Amino acid sequence: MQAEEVLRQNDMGSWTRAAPGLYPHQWSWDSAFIAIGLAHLDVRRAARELRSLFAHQWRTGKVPHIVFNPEAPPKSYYPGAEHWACAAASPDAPPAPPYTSCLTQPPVHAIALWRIWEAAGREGEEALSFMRTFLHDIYPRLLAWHRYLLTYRDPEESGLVTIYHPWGSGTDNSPRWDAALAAVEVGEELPPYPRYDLQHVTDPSQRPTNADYDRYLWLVKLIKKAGCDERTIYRSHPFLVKDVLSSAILVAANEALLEIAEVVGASEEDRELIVGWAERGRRGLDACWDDDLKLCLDYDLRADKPLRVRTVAGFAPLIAGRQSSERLEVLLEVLDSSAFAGHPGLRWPLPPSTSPAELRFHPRSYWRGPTWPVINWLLWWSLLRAGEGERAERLRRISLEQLASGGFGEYFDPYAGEPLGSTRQSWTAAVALDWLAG
Ligand code: 2M8
Repeated sequence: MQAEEVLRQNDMGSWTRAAPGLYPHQWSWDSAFIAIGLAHLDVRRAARELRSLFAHQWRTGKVPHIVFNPEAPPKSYYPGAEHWACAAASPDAPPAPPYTSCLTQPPVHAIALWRIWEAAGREGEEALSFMRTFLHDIYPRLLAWHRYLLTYRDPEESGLVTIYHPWGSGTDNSPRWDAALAAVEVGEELPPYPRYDLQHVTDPSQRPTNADYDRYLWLVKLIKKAGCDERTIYRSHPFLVKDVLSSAILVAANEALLEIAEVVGASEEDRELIVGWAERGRRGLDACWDDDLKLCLDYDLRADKPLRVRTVAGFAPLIAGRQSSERLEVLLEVLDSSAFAGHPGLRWPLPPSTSPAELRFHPRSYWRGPTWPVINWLLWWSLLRAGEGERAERLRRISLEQLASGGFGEYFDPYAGEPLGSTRQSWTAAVALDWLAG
């Protein structure tokens, strides 16, 4: 009931604010998770969440990481629409306003649409028939989105998605990006800028530092200077990284897209293409496997080396699915070990976003240690797909205990169990709804 209330409070009619104060706009992967939760309340509204996001798709197929809310209160989020308005000048940009960013986030959307289709199946023929038409309409956009990621974002055909900015990973200031970001030199003095985000947390150490923000804004500046042109960015940008979490989500999303292709009666050619994309993604992730850490590692294209740090992104093969039983066993061992969910100091046996065994682990700082309910959702859903029903159920039960105790926080201190970051975070409420539905 309370989860439903959070989504209602953040509902803007056809899309949902990621959070009431800190995040007053529509975020791409938040919307996908939100739709998964909404599917249990109203299948049509869930579908509308994604329709409104895809209405702002770029001509290249890109789904922007933020669609800015023209009615957001002034001085509520930085960098906001004004900062990204010039992206609208790109010949590939959708009509504006509303303005969009020109970054992306992990492609959870096809997974969400498939979950909505399943929810419609439980509801009955009328909902199914609505969803059949909806999937038919959105399918070409979805295909174009995946094609964009597999072409513009993977000219090497490695099966791995390249990001241009830590924001593109969704795990913004994870130590995954420390080395690649440290190599970025802020080329000129930045004009002073506000940190509105700090008004919404109880302690600034929960958010990225000013030095991080300088680099974030510098990267945005370079992307804008390149006219948001993908090829120019690829050639000249100082931060170019293969992101294993996004890549794994894309593999799973391609599996979902294949199911959707079946429902809409897509051509054999499309289906073969999608199967090929998923296989390419799995091969790419295999190549990123680190036998010492027993995790998958991101790859810094500029430095030409893997980014060696233990974070939840390392479980990418579990999320991609269809792993050999040996690989699955190893991954589950690491997940249960003291490097993750088996750490003796944890309030709940849930994997911290960064391993407490890492020097750069911080229990209260954003993606550097806290547990994130949406990541636990991804792991839970992956365990189910891997046939690990009992483990999945344990993860679901413990996650619900965490939320019952702390509410719908953005993230949680893994030791103290305290909710941190934003309160009434939409995607946290959404995954709770999905878990409660069993
Ligand atoms: C966080 O990211 C935004 C930038 O995109 C921010 O910190 O301002 C991340 O947790 C991201 O994954 C999430 O989508 C967004 C909204 O919840 O907040």
